[in-house]
Amino acid sequence: MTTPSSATAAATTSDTASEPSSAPAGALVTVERPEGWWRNAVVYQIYPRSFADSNGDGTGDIPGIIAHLDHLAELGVDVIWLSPVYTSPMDDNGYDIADYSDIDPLFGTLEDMDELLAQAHRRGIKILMDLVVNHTSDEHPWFVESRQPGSAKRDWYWWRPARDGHEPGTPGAEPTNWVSAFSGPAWHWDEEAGAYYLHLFTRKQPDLNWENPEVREAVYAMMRWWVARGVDGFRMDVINFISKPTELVDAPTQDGQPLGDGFEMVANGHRLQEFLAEMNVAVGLDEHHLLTVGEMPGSTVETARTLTDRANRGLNMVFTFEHVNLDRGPRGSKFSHVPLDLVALKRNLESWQLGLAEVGWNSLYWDNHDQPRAVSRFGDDSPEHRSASAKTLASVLHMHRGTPYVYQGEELGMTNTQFAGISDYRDVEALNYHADAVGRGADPEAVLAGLASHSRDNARTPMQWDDTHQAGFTEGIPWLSVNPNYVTVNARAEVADPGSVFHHTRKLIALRHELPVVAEGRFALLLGDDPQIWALTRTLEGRTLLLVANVSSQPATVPDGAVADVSTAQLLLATHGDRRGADLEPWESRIFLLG
Ligand code: TEU
Repeated sequence: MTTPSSATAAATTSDTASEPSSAPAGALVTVERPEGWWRNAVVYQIYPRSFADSNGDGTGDIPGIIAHLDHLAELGVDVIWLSPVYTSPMDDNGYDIADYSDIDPLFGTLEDMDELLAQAHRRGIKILMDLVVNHTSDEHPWFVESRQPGSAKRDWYWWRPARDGHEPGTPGAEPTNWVSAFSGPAWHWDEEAGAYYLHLFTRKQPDLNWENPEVREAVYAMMRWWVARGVDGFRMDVINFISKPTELVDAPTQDGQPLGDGFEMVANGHRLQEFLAEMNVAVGLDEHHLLTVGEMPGSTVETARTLTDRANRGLNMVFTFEHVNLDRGPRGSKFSHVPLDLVALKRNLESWQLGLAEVGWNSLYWDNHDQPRAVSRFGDDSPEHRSASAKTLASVLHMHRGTPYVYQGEELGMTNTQFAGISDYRDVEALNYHADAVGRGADPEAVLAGLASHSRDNARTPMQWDDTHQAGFTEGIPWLSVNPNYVTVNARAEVADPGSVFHHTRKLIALRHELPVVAEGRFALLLGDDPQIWALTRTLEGRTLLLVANVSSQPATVPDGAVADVSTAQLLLATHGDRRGADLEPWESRIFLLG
């Protein structure tokens, strides 16, 4: 167990919160973290704003989470990843942090957070904090101070003069041509500071300068403070953007337009590995067996292998974006959808499985708060196939090697929503993109169609607890409208039905806990080029597990001899009962333990 005294041995700086004076509740409830504990764990992501509202203000909060912990205990998850709950102006729903050591009043108080830690720990559930340290809010005291001319913190952010020969604040005067992830230039002219600052996300999310050792130490001290409060690890937001080139240069262009956003210019920088190893030692990440997962757009199998190689003292695992970018249109146009190529998806996951087989570790996900709902995207959300396709997608994900992540509502088979118009959207990305694209003359209907399939608000509609007022999420008016299908798709109905997506997911999680082959077995893809069937084996110490899944809405037939004979195998879990023949119903999947 981590104790406050051991976790806080290193010094804090005056720029950060002081260590908790008395041991907080979360740290006091013992939770075992043996070496490598996360290798057979399943993580559940909570997006607090949309999970459960306890006070009727229409926004989810920490007491709401506490009230629903038994849902997670029943599902059997080991860990909660909590999207940001820190003090924030909420320009990007909390991914713009103004105080890393306090809780936003919208979500509750530090005492609520301590109570959540204690209550989760009592149920054997660990908690990961979201660590957003590539950037802060522009309302963070560090930035407020930094923008003062002559400030000692000037170098904590990326301040640059206008491009040579250009009038500051005019189009084209930005220091580089980088585009922000949320539309418009990645640089903002700050009149007060008399300089531009870099923001890869919104203009209220200025990028921190990790070249400055004071910045790094301030971040590490803040992390130690949370470890002392009892947290069990960190999900690190765009952590592969923290090491930026010292010379900032223009991105390549095509037809005069920069290719992509600023991401390519900063991803996987030359000091990334060094910074992560420094953080690991300074915070005691490995020493305290904390779970660390780095969100890394633009990461490859090779970068992931280096960063998750235990010998390098980096991270336990990373979130790749390769598989969730396969159905995106041409470069930079996230909202132009192309049909998913199932073979490409299978092959992509295979390359990560094989690439990290000996060294490193995978994370496994279909869904999170930034992605459309998996059942609508990779499955079939029609009433006929929703449930079976959600179950089969879960089976496929959970039978890969790595740590699976379940995003809130995924265990219910929650789907993309339907919004009538742009005024229904809340996400800054969607609103900026709409204004920008329509402003440039794009067809508004086409813009809305792109948002309908890929907007992040699809994942952020309130959790559907039951079929009562506002799906049982709030007694007030929800900040984002509830998906109208809550009447049939909700937790109460799912938990009551033994054949539901919920119980299927629960059984998958139990299998991982019970059978070492699920967590550790060697991976092999079968029928790699089959456009309908996803089949794989996992092998450990002579035991082989076989998954055969029809990942389509049409019947499929397993070719003769393509998989092992299952006539005497033990059927562990299936979507359509005990059927062993070659014919698969739409979205039918079966998991066997062979001989
Ligand atoms: O996301 C970073 C990221 O690259 C995305 O998934 C991002 O949402 C996408 O590129 C937009 O098209 C992380 C967080 O998960 C996201 O919610 C934040 O908005 C972002 O960082 C900034 O903190």
